Amino acid sequence: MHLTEQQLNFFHTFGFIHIPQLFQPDEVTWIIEEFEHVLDTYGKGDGHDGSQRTMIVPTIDHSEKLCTLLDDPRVVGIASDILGDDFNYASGDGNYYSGDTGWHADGGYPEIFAIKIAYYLDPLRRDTGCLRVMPGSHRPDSFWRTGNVAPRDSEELWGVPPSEVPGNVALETNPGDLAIFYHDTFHASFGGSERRRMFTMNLIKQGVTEEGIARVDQYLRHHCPVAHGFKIGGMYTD
Ligand SMILES: O=C(O)CCC(=O)C(=O)O
Repeated sequence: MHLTEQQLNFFHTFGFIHIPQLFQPDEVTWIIEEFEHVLDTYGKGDGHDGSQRTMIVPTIDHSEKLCTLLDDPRVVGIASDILGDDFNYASGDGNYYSGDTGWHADGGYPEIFAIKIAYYLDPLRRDTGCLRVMPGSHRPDSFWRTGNVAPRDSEELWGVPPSEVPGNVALETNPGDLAIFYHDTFHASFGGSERRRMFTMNLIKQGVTEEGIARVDQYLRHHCPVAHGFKIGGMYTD
C-alpha cells in the first residue's frame, strides 16, 4: 500500500496520520496473541497489576511472526513513502499502559528523521485512552517548540486540564488501525484503562552523511535496551 499524495502532504503538514483497518480481523487476532506472548514471557506482563505501566523494549524482535510486520508490503509501502525505501527499523516498545500519558514529544530533529508506527490493540476513544496529537507541533518553528508553552503544564499556565489543551486532535482507533507520527509531534492520551495494549515500531531515515550517521548512532544509543540497563535480548543489545 502506498500513501496518496494528499495523505503524504497531510502527514508532513500535521505530523501524524491515522490509517484505519490496515489489518484484517484474522490478522489482528494473531498480532494480539503474539504481542501478549512477548509481553508476558519477556516483559513481566504476566505480573501486570495496573498500578503502573509495563513496558518492554524491543518488542517485535522477540516474535518471528511480529517481525514479519517489517516485511509486510502495506507497512513497507507506507514507511518508504515517508522515509525513503532505505529506511531502518530502530527498535520499539510494547506496553500495557495504565492511566494517562502526559504531553511530550519523543525527539526534536531539524528535519524528518524518525517516525513511530503505533499499533493500538483495543478500541480507543477520545476519553478512553486513544492517542492525542497536537497538529503541526513537529515543526521546528511551531510555537509548541519555540515558545514557553509546554502543554504538559496546561493547568498551571492556562487553568485547563491537559486533555483540553486547545487544538489537540483525538485519533480514535480500533485494532487493525495504524497511528503514525513524527517523533517530534507532541502526543498524549487520557482516560485509558489500566491495561491498554499498544506496541510501536520506530523507523528512521538512513544515515548517509557524517552528520546523518552520527544522528543514527545517537538515536540507537538512546533507544536501545542496554542503554537503559535492560538485558532482555533482541537487537542492539551487547
Ligand atoms: O498511547 C499513549 O499513551 C502515548 C504513546 C506514547 O507516548 C508514545 O508512544 O511515545
